[in-house]
Amino acid sequence: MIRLDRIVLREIRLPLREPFRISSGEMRERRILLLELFDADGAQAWAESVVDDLPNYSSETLDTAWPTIVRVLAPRLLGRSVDAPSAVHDLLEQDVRGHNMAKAALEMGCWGIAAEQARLPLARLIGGTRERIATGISLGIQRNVHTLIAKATEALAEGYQKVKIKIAPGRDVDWVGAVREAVGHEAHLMADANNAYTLADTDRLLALDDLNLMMIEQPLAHDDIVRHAELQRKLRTPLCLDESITSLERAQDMVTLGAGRIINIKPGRVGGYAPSIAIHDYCETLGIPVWCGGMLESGIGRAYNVALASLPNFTLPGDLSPSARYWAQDIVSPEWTMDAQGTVRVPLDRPGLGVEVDRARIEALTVRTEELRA
Ligand code: OSB
Ligand code: MG
Repeated sequence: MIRLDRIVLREIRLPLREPFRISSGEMRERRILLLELFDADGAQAWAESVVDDLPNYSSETLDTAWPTIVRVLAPRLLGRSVDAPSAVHDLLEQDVRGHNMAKAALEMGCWGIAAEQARLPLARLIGGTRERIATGISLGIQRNVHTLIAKATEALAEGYQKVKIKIAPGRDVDWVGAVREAVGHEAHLMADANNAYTLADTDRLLALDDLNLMMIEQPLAHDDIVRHAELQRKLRTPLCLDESITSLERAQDMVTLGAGRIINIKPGRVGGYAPSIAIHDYCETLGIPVWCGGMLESGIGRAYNVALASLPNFTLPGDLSPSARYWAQDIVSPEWTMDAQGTVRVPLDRPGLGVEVDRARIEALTVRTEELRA
């Protein structure tokens, strides 16, 4: 049983080692929203919301999530007995539209609490079966095609099992084609457009069909399903939906309409673990592969992603790069690492998140906090 008696919200700033550019904007520093949840029985867990400074990936930002948690979501949990973490999502969903990234941080924190209470690794608590997770890298839009080729080649040499290339009009067919030329026909490449196209660009997108890509992620609008279905009918390469899949129902819509053949599951985007697991299970029964996306999380959010990706139908490499790809220093120890085979180990040797959270470093990075009590 979970009964929270205290929640501490915290904003930290963590500079990225290099800017990360997608078609809709550039990130240089992450504004990260961390939660600390305290159960009445003494259990404690950290959680992270994947919101950022600007609403260019989703409509949520750190500045929308903070007051939504304080005024609307946290009061629903504080002082209330909840049977299991699987019941938390419904509690937060009732009469609250949207705000999935805010909901997810609280909901996942409750799974973290439950793992502590059961003295189980988070991955074991949710029924994860995998001990190592295949890892892919997501390469932001580079200054020029030469830099992109160099980064993709380097990533494959380091062992990454998938290279995702961010694309935008004018930095797409030629650039990805040049990478394909450089790394050979078999290397596992994909592209992610983050909504940079419309159906008027169909010919350009069809040209990507010749590049043997594993998939093309979310080329069209962030909330679109119907047009992706129209595009998928013309395209041989599987479409993978990211932004559009905000719930189990949207995953079902994708399947019903044929809008994609693969789903990138980000627990923050869908409102937490319960909907992530529901989408995973639904896709598993239909033979649709899923993989775990990333949102440039700190080591805390990464712990939740790695545990989630240990479920059996996460059969494709996840965006789960090691800490050192993002940060000069992470806020957990040990930091997340990747081996030469391009896998990240699921920490099964300790309960909860499986990493130590560096409180002193977090204190030093904190720009504001707010404490809520039952
Ligand atoms: O579309 O998957 C995306 C980062 C920020 C916003 C959107 C996306 C991404 C990534 C990063 O691709 C993946 C990672 O965390 O390494
Ligand atoms: Mg994406």
